[in-house]
Amino acid sequence: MDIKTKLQQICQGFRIQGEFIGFSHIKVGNVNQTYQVRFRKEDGSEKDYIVQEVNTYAFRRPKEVMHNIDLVTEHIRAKKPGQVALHFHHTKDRLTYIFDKDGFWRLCNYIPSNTFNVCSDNSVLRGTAEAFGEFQQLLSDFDATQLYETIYHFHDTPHRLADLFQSAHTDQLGRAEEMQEELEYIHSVAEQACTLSYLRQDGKLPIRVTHNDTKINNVLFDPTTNQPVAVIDLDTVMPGLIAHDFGDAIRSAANRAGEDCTDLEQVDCDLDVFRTFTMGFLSKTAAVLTHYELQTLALSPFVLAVELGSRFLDDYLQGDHYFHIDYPSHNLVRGRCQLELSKRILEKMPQLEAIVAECYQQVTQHPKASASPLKFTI
Ligand code: GN1
Ligand code: MG
Repeated sequence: MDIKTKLQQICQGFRIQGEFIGFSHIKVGNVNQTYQVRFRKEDGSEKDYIVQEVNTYAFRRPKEVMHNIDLVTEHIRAKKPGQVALHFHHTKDRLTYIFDKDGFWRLCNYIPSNTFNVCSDNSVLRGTAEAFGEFQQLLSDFDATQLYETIYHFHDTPHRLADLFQSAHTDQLGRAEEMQEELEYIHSVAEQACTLSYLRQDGKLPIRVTHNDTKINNVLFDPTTNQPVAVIDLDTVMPGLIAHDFGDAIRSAANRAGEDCTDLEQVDCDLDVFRTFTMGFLSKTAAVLTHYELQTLALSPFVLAVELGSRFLDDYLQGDHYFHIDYPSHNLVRGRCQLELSKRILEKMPQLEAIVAECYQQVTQHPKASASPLKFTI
C-alpha cells in the first residue's frame, strides 16, 4: 500500500472528518516517521494533523509509550488548562493508536508553530530551556513509578558501553577496525561517563519524570510571539534523572556544528549557549533541585555525549537498524562527532561548573551557592 493510501486509512481509523487533501513527510528525528496531513472540512476550512509511525525496532512495547504519554499530557493539561497542548486522538475503540500489519500509528493535533534545529538566537535558547525546565517543574509532583521504562536501560551508561564493546568484539560486519581509536577513548573515560548511573544506583539522586530527548527542535514556538508553546516528542518520557534532560539539551544545543558534522575541528561546547540554557533551566527548576542534583549538572553533557556517541557507534557495528541513516557511514560520523564533543566538554569542565554555580546564585539569590564547591567526588 502506498503511503498516501495508508495515511488516509489511518486518519479514517481516528475518525477525522472531511476530505483528505494532501500530506507531507516531515523529515525530523532519527527514529520515527512523521507526516503532516491536511483535511478540508465541510465548511471549506482546512485543518492539519500530525500522523506518526512509531519505530517498533526502537520502541519494542509501543503501547507502553502511549500509556506514558497519556498520563503525562493529562497531568500537564490539568495544570495549564486552556493552553495549547498536544492531544492524541482516539479510535472508535477508545485507543490512542492503531497497531496493524504496517506498523504502529498515532495521530495528534497540529500546532501551528516554528521549530529550530540549530540555535542562533538567544531568546529561542532561553525559551527552550524554560520550556524543558517547566516540563520538569510541572511534573515534579508526578509519581514516576506510574510510568513504564519504555526502552530498557535507556540512560544506563554502563550498559550502553558494555553493549558497544560486545558488538565490537563480535564485529559481525567487520567494521570495528574503523573505530579502534574511538573505542580506546571510550574505554579511558568510561568510569567518569558512568558517574550518573553509579549515583542513581546508590540512590543519591531522586528519580523524576524526564523527557529524555531535550533537543531544541522538540520545543514548538508561537510564530507571532516567539514564545515556547509546547514540548513535543514525548516518546521517551520515563523515570530518570534531571541531569539526563539538562545534559542532553546542552549536548545538542551547545555544539553549533550539529550532530552530523564531519569536520571535527568545528565541534565545540559553546559557553554562551551553556550559560543561557543553564539560566533558563534553573529559573524553572532551582526550587525543586536537590544539592546533589545541582552538582551533577556540569558533568551531565559529557556523560550524554559519550553515551550517545557509543549508541551511534554500536548501531554502526550492528548494521544501522536503530537510527535512520542518509549514507553508509552516517552513524560512524555521528559517533565520532559526539565523542569529539565530549572531549571539548571535559576540557571546559571548570568553566561549566563555575557557570552553573553563578546561575544558581543569580536565580536563587543564594549567597552560599557560588562559594560551595560544585566539584563532585564519588
Ligand atoms: C533519537 O529520533 P529523535 O531525534 O527523536 C534518539 C535520542 C537521541 C537522538 C539524537 C528514542 O531521537 O535518544 O538523543 O536521536 N531517540 C531514541 O539525535 O533513541
Ligand atoms: Mg525523540
